[in-house]
Amino acid sequence: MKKKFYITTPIYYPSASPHLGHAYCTTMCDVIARGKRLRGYDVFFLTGLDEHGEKIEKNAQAKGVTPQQFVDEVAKSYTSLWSAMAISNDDFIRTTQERHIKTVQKIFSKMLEKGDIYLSTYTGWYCVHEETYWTEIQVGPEHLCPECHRPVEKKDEQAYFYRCSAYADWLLSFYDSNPKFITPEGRKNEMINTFIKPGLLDLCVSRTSFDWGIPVLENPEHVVYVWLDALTNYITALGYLQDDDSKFQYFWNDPETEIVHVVGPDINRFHTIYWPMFLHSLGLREPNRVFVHGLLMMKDGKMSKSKGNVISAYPLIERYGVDAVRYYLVAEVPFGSDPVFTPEQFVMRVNQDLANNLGNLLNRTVSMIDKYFEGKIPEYKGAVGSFDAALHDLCLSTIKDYEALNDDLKVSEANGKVMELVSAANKYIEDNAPWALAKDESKNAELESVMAHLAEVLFTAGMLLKPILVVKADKIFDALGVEESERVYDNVGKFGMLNNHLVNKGEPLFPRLDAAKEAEYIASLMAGPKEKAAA
Ligand code: ME8
Repeated sequence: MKKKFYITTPIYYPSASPHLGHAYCTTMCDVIARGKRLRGYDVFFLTGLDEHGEKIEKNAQAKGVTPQQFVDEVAKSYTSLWSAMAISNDDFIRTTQERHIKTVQKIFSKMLEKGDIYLSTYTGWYCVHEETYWTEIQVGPEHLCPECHRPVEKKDEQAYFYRCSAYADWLLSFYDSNPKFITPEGRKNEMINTFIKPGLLDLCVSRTSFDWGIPVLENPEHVVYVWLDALTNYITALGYLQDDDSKFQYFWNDPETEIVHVVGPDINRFHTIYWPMFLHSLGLREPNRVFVHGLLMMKDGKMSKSKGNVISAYPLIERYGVDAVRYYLVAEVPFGSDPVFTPEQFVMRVNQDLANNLGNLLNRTVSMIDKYFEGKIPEYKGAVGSFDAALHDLCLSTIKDYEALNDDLKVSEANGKVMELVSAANKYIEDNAPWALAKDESKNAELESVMAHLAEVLFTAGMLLKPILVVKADKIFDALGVEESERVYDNVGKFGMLNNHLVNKGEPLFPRLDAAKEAEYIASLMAGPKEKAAA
């Protein structure tokens, strides 16, 4: 039986085109999904758009179009970016799709019938930007949203409420018995201390103040609160409560499926407090993990649509290729930390890891096999030279570490291990000095062994990097003369697999970038509107 794995990104608000921060989260999920597929898991990878809410309604009004026209337009910029970034999602859910709307209405009715949702009146401080009500204490004397620090307004409305108070104790015991549910650990403590311990208020789950939402069937003046609407996408996309619910049954309704939501810190609260409660209400299992990733920063703070300090992935992909951009995001932005995007760092990463380390290893290896063995990879005969066993063992331990780290969603660290193996192989060349071995007839067996080891390590590195380097991994295999049928994960660490393969010297894998020139180019992409106009 194949192991099952279901991974999701947040469904983004199509209030403006996506920036590198959205590309980051989606790429990390893609790398995880591709890695699991490569290793034989049955994977479902979901992303999509959260298209309802007051913010979208207001943006559409400002543009003089209907909300649907507005989101249709922005949706195109998301789907085309994901295809440019080689994102391998299995579905793309939009909350304005009929399948979603109908199911959300059924879910609402179910919760109402169960008594988890009830009708009452709400008075509170409302932040339009966050689409969230806050309490008097939370907004403080200056009446500012604690999340985005914009002014909030006092509002009164008849509304439906979700009985969170009934589930607080259950939630804490759920956290206790599932210690990895929220990671990193600090993010869990934040939820407990800031939101749960002070006392959970019932959550307002309907609105009457705007129209752009899913009508409550029982009371159509109300639309379903955007977060109840949005969170349920993770099950509506699988067919929950729909005629064909086979994917839902197969992926969600199996306790053996590993279910992972990847989210930014801004939406942790919704995924780790409300979402498990909603599922519990519906009598459904909870996800295994909510992984809270870090935010990509610019020098002047968080990269965000509303700040306008964004960089798009497109020009970077156009100039450096999709693999360089994917690699930068994985290598430079460890899951869970908040790195700053700088042009210098981007160029440095590509040059150091991809051109100098990986590209150079491939180029040197293929050139030497060409020169010393007329292009034929010598047979692997175990450890011959004194450095062979160490490289062989490092290759095998790298595979183990890589799998364990990836299974724990530590994608950047897993990549780091592969790059250490590549560095070790470059050092192995220096240690063995094959150019000296080639001058001495009696050292031929050692020279053969060096080449056989290098080729095998390159194949393994190529396979482990394949989820990130969706184009270039195959170039590595092409260069090593690896048949299509041999390009499978089962062949990693199988020394001897490449015996007598014929290498092909191709183009350099990643040409070295002119650091100063490219950093200047990228900086020009980041200039704000004013600076651009002046340029
Ligand atoms: O919150 N760096 O949508 P949203 C890294 N619709 N990731 C970033 C980022 C940055 N600078 N900026 C945004 C919503 N993100 C809701 C979600 S889910 C049921 C509903 C990523 O368009 C990050 O993952 O504001 C963050 O949580 C998400 O985009 C927010 O996207």
